[in-house]
Amino acid sequence: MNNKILIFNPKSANAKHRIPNSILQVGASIYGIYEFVFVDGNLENDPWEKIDSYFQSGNFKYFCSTVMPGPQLRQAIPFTKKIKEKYPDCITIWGGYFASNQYQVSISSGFVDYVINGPGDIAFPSLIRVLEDNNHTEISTIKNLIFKNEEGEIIKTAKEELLDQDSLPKLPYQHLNSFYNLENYLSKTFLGRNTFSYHSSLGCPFTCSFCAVVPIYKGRWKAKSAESVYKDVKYFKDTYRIEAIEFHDNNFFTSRKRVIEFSELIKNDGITWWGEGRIDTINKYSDADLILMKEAGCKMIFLGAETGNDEILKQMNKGGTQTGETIKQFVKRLYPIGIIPELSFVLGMPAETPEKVMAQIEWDINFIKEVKQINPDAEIIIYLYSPVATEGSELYEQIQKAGFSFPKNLEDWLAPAWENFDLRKNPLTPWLTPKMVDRIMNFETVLNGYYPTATDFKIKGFKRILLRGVSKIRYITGFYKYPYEIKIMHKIWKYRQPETQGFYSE
Ligand code: B12
Ligand code: SF4
Repeated sequence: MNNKILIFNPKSANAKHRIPNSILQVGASIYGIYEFVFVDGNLENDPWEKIDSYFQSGNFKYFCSTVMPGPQLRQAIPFTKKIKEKYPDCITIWGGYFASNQYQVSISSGFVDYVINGPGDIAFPSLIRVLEDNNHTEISTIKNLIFKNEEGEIIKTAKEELLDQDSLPKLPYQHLNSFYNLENYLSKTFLGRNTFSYHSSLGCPFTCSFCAVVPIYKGRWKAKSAESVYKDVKYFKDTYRIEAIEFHDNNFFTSRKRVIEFSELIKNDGITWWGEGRIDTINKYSDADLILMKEAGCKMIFLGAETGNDEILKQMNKGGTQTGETIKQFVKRLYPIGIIPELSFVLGMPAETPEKVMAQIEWDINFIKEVKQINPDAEIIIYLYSPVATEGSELYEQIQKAGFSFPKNLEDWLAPAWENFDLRKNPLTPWLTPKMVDRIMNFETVLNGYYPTATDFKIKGFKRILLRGVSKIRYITGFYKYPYEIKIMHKIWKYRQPETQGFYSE
């Protein structure tokens, strides 16, 4: 056999590796049809050596990689380039959020042959079949595909309807286990021991103009049923003794009915869980629903608060009914129930004048302080606004006018500045001055000093008291400049800011 498929997950974090659901689902679509291997950059000391040794065997024809922005590019770009140089007959296929959203630069690199645009459940096996049958004329009939035709034009085919998620093939966990012991992926997190990561729904019904999910899913959402999610959870509980779950869905709480059914099913299993949702959606749940969720193990909900400023919420096209008032109302409701709201804010949106940008930042800083007063348990995550090219949106027009543009060459994405951009720490946006960035970052340091995150369970006892004491005056007076004493304490105690590692890995 010389047509084997290698499916690669580039390194995405330094520790506490999650089960690589993206490549698992890609594998599921060809399981039992084509022969394939997994290579996980998170668990290999030298993934290139592994990949190369597979290709040296002469049995491999397809190099397929999932690619999200940020750290994964560090392996995805050079490895794909090298594989194409060393084995020019091999076919390279990319999928995932970076590949789909930055498809022009990916395909134009000359070393990415095909991009699967969004879900690959049908597109991927169809592409392999057409390539295996040498039936190239059929390529343009495959939905969710991007490629260069013979004339050198980039072709983006039609979007596939979202499939019934319960009818999708089961994830090939045991096939993955034959390469990497599944226990490696079940790490201890603040949620509990043996934390399992699960993706139970696809897309999101909203169309916020800053969000990378929108260009791919265009406001569509489809979920597995509560029963089938629970079945998978139960299998992991019985087989691997999981105590916690991170739901990686973009919007786990979209369907109240599903969440309540799931809560009823899991409530006696002693499993703690976390998921991402929208404030306006979950604020419509009754108190009884929220109490049931809490009893069923829901410990924390990640919520895109974005800003408390209603005008900016409109500009962001946040949709739904979220306002500054709903944010405050919701965190207040959660306080006595005990589910921790984890609010992510996006500061540094463009405005007509620098004064207005600064005023917006100050406004949000005060808003965040108000939220903490209402619910001191609320976790705050602050990002600098990094635009995603949702073409056609008003915001996209605005950021282009303000002088922003993405790299024109794929390898330019490897520059440290762009990596920081992906991590939403360095926006490269012309309207944000260093002074503004400093103000936001310094406030964040003081906030993390006065309210250390609950997800870093090392910071407790005297460390917590000391940190809070040192940060108090700054927090109260608004003097955030040069918070070196707090930074030093954070450094000594290896305080971890949740947002730098995606979610919480400790
Ligand atoms: C799990 C996860 C992680 C994990 C890594 C997982 C891994 N691969 O090892 C961790 C926590 C490390 C992580 C980190 C980051 N992440 Co992340 N992550 C996710 C998350 C929540 C789930 C991904 C997933 O498993 N999906 C489930 C699978 C089944 O879906 P999928 O990936 O879309 O795959 C389907 C298709 O896309 C396609 N496909 C995907 N890959 C491939 C490959 C091939 C070959 C083919 C054919 C098809 C294909 O087929 C699949 C099945 O249909 C997504 C959001 C989401 N809900 O998807 C964000 C997301 C991908 N992450 C994102 C980002 C930005 C990051 C960070 C870079 C920054 C940050 N602040 O979070 C960090 C990096 C931090 C660091 N220091 O390393 C963004 C990307 C945004 C964008 N602009 O494109 C997302 C979309 C979250 C968001 N809404 O902002 N992340
Ligand atoms: S609700 Fe969240 S996932 Fe959905 S479009 Fe808005 S930001 Fe993206």
